Parts: sequence; structure tokens; C-alpha cells
Amino acid sequence: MSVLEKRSSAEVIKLEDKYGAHNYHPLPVVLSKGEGVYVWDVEGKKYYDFLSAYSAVNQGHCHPKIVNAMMEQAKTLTLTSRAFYNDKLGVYEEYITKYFGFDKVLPMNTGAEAVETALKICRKWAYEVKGIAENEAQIIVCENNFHGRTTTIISFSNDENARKNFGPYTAGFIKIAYDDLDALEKAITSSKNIAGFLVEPIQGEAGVYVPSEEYLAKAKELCKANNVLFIADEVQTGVARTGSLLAVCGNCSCESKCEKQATYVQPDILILGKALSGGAYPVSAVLADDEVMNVIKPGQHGSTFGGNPIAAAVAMAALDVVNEESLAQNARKLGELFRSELAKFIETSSIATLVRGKGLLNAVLINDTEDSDTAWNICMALRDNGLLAKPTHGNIIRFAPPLVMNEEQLLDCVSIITSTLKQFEK
Ligand code: IF1
Repeated sequence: MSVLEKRSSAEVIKLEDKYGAHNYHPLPVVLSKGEGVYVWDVEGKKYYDFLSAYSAVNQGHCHPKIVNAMMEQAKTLTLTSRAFYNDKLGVYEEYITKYFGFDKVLPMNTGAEAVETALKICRKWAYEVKGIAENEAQIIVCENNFHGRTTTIISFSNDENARKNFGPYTAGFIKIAYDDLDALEKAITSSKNIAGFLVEPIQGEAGVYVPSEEYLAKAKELCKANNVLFIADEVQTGVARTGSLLAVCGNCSCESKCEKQATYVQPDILILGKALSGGAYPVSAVLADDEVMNVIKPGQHGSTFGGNPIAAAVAMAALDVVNEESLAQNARKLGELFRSELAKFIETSSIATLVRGKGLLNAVLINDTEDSDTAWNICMALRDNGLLAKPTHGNIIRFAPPLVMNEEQLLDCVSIITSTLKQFEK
């Protein structure tokens, strides 16, 4: 059968099972087309996408402005490596640093690469600026974190499935409870070797845990008071997903050009990925001011594709779309509507016990044990009813549609979700 011939869902699933590593257990649906908030399977069935490729497709599938930027650049110059300059990178670096308010950016490709880059910058700053003894730097992280899948990152994970039998593990990390300022203060003052605090402003994979209102601001204060770098991993929460440009923006509603609103918790190192490209291309970035970023000298870090012309063109188009289509405001408005509608349903539901989230990063807790397959079965039924979502852990279903959704579509999805949940009422 030629590679161009159309295959049924069953045939494609069989191919992946036979020839692909089994590092995922996807929902059995084979997608072949995406547009805005919709995706279609190979049999032509249409679905609402309520995962957005784990918040990478915030701007909607195949956004014309992003795709056109990618196509134009792809026809012109795809990759030079950083052995030479290219005409897009400097323009992009000025664009993104002004967009987020930092002196410099180090461009990478995946979220995990950006997290690794941030850890390296933090350690180098610890030795060369803070004056910690070499190889003694410690970075504080949170229990139930998710920052990617590299050996160093899973070294400080407590998800046994993500970590087991990948040792020996990288040292130099201290784990504390999330959203616990006493634990952070204790850890930060426990040693003179604390270099940084790496935190997700909302813990996505852990089940969309939104911390208490003052957590991020107080955590930043503790870092500042102890000369420790506050490192925000906004790979999943960033780029308007939570109803602000960044989750560390707090309650700023992006109505006007940000003048660093009072609620803004400025990270010392900001990590971006996923929707930085609108899901069209792997683009990630690490942003910091000169005092931190200038510890990196030529030859000390890099990547073949980091900062390539397509990534630069795509990221600028993707960030333009965020502003032109007021995606943060839309995410805030529709997120409030989603949670209020689900909360109404939950009042009289025996199958759903809680809805939580911020902007259009939300989750619903299913009234069953973590090891039950109820959440999975609900997602299978949602698929049959034309909406795609997936459980995060056991009994939690994440709901994260593209931020270009309109109110009518959202209410249609609420109706699909609640009528499907009703099928599982005990
Ligand atoms: C998988 C989770 C989400 C991330 C944060 C860094 C990265 C991610 C906060 C790494 C990536 C992805 C990875 C993907 C599934 C998805 C995920 F379920 F794994 F945890 F979104 F919640 N920081 N998250 O969420 O970025 O290297 O993937 O570009 O690995 O299964 P990446």
C-alpha cells in the first residue's frame, strides 16, 4: 500500500502498534485534519478539540496567519545553524524580549530543552554571580511537578512511571510541597547553596492545581530576599492559556498594554514553549535579564535548530495572533463561563465532584478512585459524542480547548460534557 493511500483508523492504529515505540496510550481516534477548535478523524467525523495538544494549539488548529508565516519562511530559508547569522533571529529576539519584558532570550525547540537550559543558566549564575561553591548548587522544585522527560528533569520527578529505571539520577534538587510557603522558606534558608526555585504557576499534569492567590508573589519575595532565582515554567500555562498573557501575571486582564500590573510576579527566568508556535512547529524560549543571561558565553550552550528562521517567523506570527484576537481576554471570559456551568452541574451530580482551573486550563474530578478507568471511559464516551479530552491522572479529566473558541461553541461543549457525564451517574 503506498504511503499516500488513505488508511482507516484501525489500519493506522495497527501500524503504530507494530512499528512505533509504545510510549503513549492514545485515545483510539485517528486525526487527519484540524481547523480552529475542530479536528476530524480519518473517517471524516468532526470533534471539538478539548486538549489543544496539551495547550500548544492555543491559537486554534492551522491558524492561517501562523501557517502562512511558516510556509513563506520554509520556501526561503529553513535552517542555517547558529554557526552563521540569519535575518530572522535578531528581529525575533527583539520582538519576544519586548513582548515579555526581558533583556534577552535564549531560543530552543522543545519545552524540556528550555527547562534544561534554564537549569543550566541558574547553576552557572549560582557559581559565577552568587558565588556558590562549584557543583554545590541546589535548585528547589515542587512535588508532583511536570517539567518534561529528560534524565535530569525526571530525576526530580516523583511520578514513578516517568522516573523508574531511568537512573542514575541527576543530583542537586530539593523537593518541597507545592503551594506551601513555609516549606519553601524552610528549604530556601536551609543552606547557602540554594540557586533557584523552579515552579509551574499552575500544576498542569498534576491535575490543574491552582495555588493560593498569594503563593507566587510570596514565593518570589522569598527568592528575592535570599538571592535565589525564581524560575517560572510557563510552557503549559503561558501564552494566554490562563486568561492572562502569563499565569504569573495574576489577575491582570490584558485590557491595556501591560505596564507590569501590581499582580505581576516577574520571574528571574521565564520558560516558554508549546503555544509559543501555536502548535505549528517546535519553538521554546528562555528569557532573563542581562545579570542572569550574560553568564552564558559563546560555546557554552546551543542547539542545531534553536533560533532557526522558521521558528522565528512562526513564533512572531503566533504571538501577534494572541494580541490581535485578544486570546487572553477570551480565555478569561470563557473559562469563567465553563467553570460556572460545570459547577452548576456538579451541584446535583454523583459522578463529578469538582471543577477547577484558570482561564481555559481546567479540570474536572471524577468521583472514583485514581486507579479506576471511569475517567478514561468518560473520555471514550466524549469521543463518541464529538469532543476529545483525556484524563491527566486517574480520575481527573483536563479540559483545555483552543483559546479561539466562541461562547456558542463553549456552551455546545458544556452540553456535550454534562450530557456525557450524566451517562455515568451512579
Ligand atoms: C508528554 C504532561 C502536559 C509541560 C511543562 C515542560 C514541558 C511540558 C509545564 C515539556 C510538557 C506535555 C508533554 C507531554 C504531555 C504534556 C503534559 F501530561 F506530560 F504533563 F502538558 F501536562 N513544562 N507537557 O507541561 O515540554 O518537552 O513536551 O515540549 O511528555 O507526555 P515538551
